[in-house]
Amino acid sequence: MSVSELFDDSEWHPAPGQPDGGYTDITAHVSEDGRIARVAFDRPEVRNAFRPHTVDELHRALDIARQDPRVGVVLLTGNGPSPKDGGWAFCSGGDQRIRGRDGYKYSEDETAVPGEAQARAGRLHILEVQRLIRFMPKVVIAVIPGWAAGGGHSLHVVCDLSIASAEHGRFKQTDADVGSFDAGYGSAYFARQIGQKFAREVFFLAEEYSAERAYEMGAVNRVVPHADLEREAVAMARTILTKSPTAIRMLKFAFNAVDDGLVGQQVFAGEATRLAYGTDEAVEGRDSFLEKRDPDWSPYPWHF
Ligand code: S0N
Repeated sequence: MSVSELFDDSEWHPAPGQPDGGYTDITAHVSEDGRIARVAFDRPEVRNAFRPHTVDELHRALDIARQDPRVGVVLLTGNGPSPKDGGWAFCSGGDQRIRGRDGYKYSEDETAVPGEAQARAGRLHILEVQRLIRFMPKVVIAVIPGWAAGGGHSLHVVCDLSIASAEHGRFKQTDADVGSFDAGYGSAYFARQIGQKFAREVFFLAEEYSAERAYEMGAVNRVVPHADLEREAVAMARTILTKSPTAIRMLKFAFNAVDDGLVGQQVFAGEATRLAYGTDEAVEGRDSFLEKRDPDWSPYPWHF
């Protein structure tokens, strides 16, 4: 059986690195040629809400995609529809049924190490996933077949691009309704994307808005017919894959840098260092040290 009504089994393979028996809360695939990863929430009966275990799996699958040199684009989506009522979701954020006073709970059977339950309690590690998406040198596209709500809304905000279903794509920032708020990228960076007035409206009123309205506000890049959603997302990915990988990674980190402070500068600077290592000039610096001689910089002008 297909993992989702919009998923074309014939074009994808299970992604590498899955636990024995596969993931339970997500699905992870790579395209036939290995160049696109598809990672999907797989809890459609709760609008793809995430529990801590979901976040662990999500982080693992995204990190595997990050480290796979063939993968250039990651699609992050939600499987569906719900077997209960046919509803569609990208993700509805933290699973409110297991939220305690100190954060979201792992179920007891998932804690094997003594003391681990206490150490894990209150981990808000969806923020680690946000940072992984933000800092991975690959393009991450949020593919939104239905609800993006709460922490699910924030995940689409942090993705590089968003494409939404015209019929079922719906957005709502419920953080202030349920007293569980993202005061980082989900809100402040969202305001950088769509402007302060709209962002404050989305959070303070917590009203539902359509994919078309999200497009008008500049919150999503494209709105496409539901049945075409994954095909269009793959087409976007294929276009990106025709570009220079180095140009794309430098551009992503350039776009990030202005909002990421010194961490943004650090990430961008790391890429600059990587590029510098490839020059004869940097090789001369290394070789002169190893050969215990003064470096000869004469072939390298002070560019202007
Ligand atoms: C998504 C909504 C608007 C969909 O409404 P709709 O279509 O009317 O469906 P429902 O009947 O409401 O839902 C269908 C079934 O799914 C269950 N369900 C839906 N969402 C959740 C959820 N988040 N948790 C648990 N269950 C959920 C419903 O209960 C229903 O089940 P049944 O059939 O059994 O009745 C609507 O569902 C909605 O508003 N959902 C809640 C959205 C929400 O408030 N999410 C949490 C918001 N906060 C966060 O996500 C935390 C932010 C965050 O990520 C974060 C930020 C900073 C630091 C840490 C974190 C962190 O959480 O880690």
